[in-house]
Amino acid sequence: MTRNLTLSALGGLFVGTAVLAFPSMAQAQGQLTVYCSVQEEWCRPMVEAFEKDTGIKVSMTRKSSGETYAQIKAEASNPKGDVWWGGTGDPHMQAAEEGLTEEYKSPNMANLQDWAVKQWSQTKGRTIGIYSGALGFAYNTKLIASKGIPEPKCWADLLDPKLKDEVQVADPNSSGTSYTMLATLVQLMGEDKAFDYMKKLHKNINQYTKSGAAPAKATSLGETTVGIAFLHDHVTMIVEGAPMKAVAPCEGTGYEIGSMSIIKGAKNLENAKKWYDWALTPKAQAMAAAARSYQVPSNKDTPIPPQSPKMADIKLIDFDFAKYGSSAERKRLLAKWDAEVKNQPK
Ligand code: S7P
Repeated sequence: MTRNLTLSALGGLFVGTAVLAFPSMAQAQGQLTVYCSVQEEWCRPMVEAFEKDTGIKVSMTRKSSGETYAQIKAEASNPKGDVWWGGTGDPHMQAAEEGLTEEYKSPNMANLQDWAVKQWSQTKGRTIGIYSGALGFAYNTKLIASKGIPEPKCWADLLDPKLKDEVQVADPNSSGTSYTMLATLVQLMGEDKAFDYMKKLHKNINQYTKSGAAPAKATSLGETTVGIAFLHDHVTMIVEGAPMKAVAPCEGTGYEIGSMSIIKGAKNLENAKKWYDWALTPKAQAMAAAARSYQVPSNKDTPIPPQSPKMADIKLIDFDFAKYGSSAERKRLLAKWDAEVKNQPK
């Protein structure tokens, strides 16, 4: 008895020591850390369904696209995340260029839309498109009427002095949505005119939020008259009954390719690949609509939700993802926005 006890105690000591010496052994048994950059309401059911399908225990953190990029960069010497799922493509592309993410070719790539695969080829296999959606704005129909403000239809209409302190958008440093707006305006108007426009718009901005979808929520609650965000984020509010009208700006607009990347040095690399493969399936992608997220999915077999804004009806620019997702251009434009727009008096 004493001998058995001693042996089992020693065995326990051995296992404990081994785990301490090789911490990844414990994690390799079925853990995964997901950095999620879509809305929390979609992140959570995805995690639950993946855990149910695979038995892998997921730890998930939700942050905006730019914030997640900054976290992955800060953790590069000791990565804590395994897979980055969702968020606009530009910071995923920047991370790819900076060697912060891993190359991977999923067996589930065959049935993806061309734009999703292009994202993958442009980054040499380091990020892939999982959904797409167009940028726009929405106004609160009750506030517009009660304040006697003409209904905006174009980007130019948002400069109306009647909209002073009535427009909300996120900060492009933290938000992929707002960086998409910055890059869209530069491509649509040319850089000088776009910065001129944003300086004028600044006078009408009541708040630069951290999260890109926050202005859609604020518009629905009547906390702002106009919110700039992806059209699908406005549709979520409208489906929930908000008195809002979503607008695809008359001059044309940009769009995102929401992306997914495996983090370089992932401690749970095999499980990260399992998530990646699973997230490309129609079954996993169909969970978006169930969570009231109405992007266009990247797998051709995933039904496009009837509520999704119709991309074919929107005047879309030919968005140069390679240029505006490059590290140098992103850094340059964000620094210029900080200096010339955000820090200006109103
Ligand atoms: O709500 C979904 C969504 O609009 O959020 C992502 C967005 O990048 C995250 O928000 P931030 O702007 O705060 O980064 C989009 O990719 C996605 O469509």
